[in-house]
Amino acid sequence: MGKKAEKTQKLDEIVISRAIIEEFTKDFLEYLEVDVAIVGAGPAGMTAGYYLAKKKKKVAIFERKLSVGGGMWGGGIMLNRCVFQEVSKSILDEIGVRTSKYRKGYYTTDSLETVSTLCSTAIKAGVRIFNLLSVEDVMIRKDIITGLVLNWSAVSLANLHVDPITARAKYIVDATGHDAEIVRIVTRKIGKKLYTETGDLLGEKPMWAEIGEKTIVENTKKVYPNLYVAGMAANAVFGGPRMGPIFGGMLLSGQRVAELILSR
Ligand code: 48H
Repeated sequence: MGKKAEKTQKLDEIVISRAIIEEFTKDFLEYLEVDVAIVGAGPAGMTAGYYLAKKKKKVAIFERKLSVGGGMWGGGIMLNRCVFQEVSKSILDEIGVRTSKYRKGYYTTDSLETVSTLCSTAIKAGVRIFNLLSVEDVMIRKDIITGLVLNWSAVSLANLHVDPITARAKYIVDATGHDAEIVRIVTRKIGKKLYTETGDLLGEKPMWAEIGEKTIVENTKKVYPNLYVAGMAANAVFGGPRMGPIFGGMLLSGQRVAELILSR
């Protein structure tokens, strides 16, 4: 009976359309006020989201692109293998990404497996990822950042003059990668008031993998009231070197920012 019913099920296009609109809207409304809003679904942002959601925090990640994963899909020069150092392996084990030992202290993963597993694990832990949405500004109250200003990425791509909407968050994480876009918006609009030596972004330094991977975790911290930086954005803000196609620091930075926020 069940099988027969399945074979003969009639499909109504309007039901399909309503399902998409209603279910998405329900979620979107629910996530307009969250504990933590993360900008960027790269390795750092998704790892941060996973560790926060695991501790039952309400987390939304806003990602500009259609796909999540940021710079991780292409491994190094489009060869789809990622390299991880020993200290980051426990995170890969925890989220279920298979590793292959290359030599002592160095592991490789399939970049496609790494991105898809990280994304799936974060979502299953409770993170809600909204792709195709760009963060174009921040919301403030008396010098404190209280939320994000969002618009569909297609709006800016098509150069349309359409006003954005907002999402409120107790904490915000800039995980936008090399450009540290949210921190840049803050300095442009609020002035050079960051928790750096100059109050401004110190800028990313040239390649030095060992130091870059070390400083990225140290530089993962609060940069302005309620605003944290993680991943490449942390070295761009606090002046650490780039590290090339090794991704352990991104996961460790995501884990670190989650710990910092959870300790508040
Ligand atoms: C919504 C946005 C916005 C915005 C950007 O670049 P990512 O992968 O960032 P990380 O820090 O997780 O990882 C960095 C790593 O990929 C890398 O580039 C390395 C290790 N480089 C070393 C080197 O030497 O070059 O992801 C950031 C994500 C992307 O998906 C962007 O689309 C997204 O953030 N994003 N989303 N609103 N305003 N800006």
